[in-house]
Amino acid sequence: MSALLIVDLQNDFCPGGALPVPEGDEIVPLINRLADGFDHVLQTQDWHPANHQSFASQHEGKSPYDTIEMAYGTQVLWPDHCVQGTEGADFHPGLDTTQSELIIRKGFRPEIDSYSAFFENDGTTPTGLTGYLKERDIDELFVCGLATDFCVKWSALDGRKQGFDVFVVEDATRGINQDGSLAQAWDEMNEAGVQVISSEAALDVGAVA
Ligand code: VGL
Ligand code: ZN
Repeated sequence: MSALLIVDLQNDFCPGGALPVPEGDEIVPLINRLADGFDHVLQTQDWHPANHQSFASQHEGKSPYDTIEMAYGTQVLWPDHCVQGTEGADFHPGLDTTQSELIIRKGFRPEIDSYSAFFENDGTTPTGLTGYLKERDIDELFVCGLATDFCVKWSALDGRKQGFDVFVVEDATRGINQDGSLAQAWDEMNEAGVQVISSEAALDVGAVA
């Protein structure tokens, strides 16, 4: 059985938001069409406390896109974004969320960032998604949303690690592309056996599974 996973389609990741992904809003109508073609739709929501340690504002003398060493490794520092309860953390107003059966919130522990829908950035703290998918007999995951080179990539890679068939719906994602991170993301996903698919093809597959 297959499901569509819509990653972080929130105001702060769209143009005009705090951490805008270029053209991030342009995929909204396409994702609404995709969702219509799937029996099961899941979402993630980046959901940080105001003192989240991935925010550059929490580190004296640091600017957004600098990196620091955290307990679990290197961490990119971001502008404050997707703060719990703010408009920036809301889903894009054009996104139709009525069909969503599960919304996974992530990044709510101040000391750990969380890109992946499956694990926090320490690689070990689970969100519960693996168990949810297994209990629901979902073995194929079609991933779309924002950003290709961060939360989409990490979700797709962890999905493979957890044994799922993973497809990234290429025209239904957009990337941040920081220092070549977008090309690198596609390479890493290819190597891990993540399949790349168009929304047309995903609708064909997703609708019947
Ligand atoms: C994301 C950076 C920080 C994402 C979330 O959704 O790709 N990127 N938090
Ligand atoms: Zn974040």
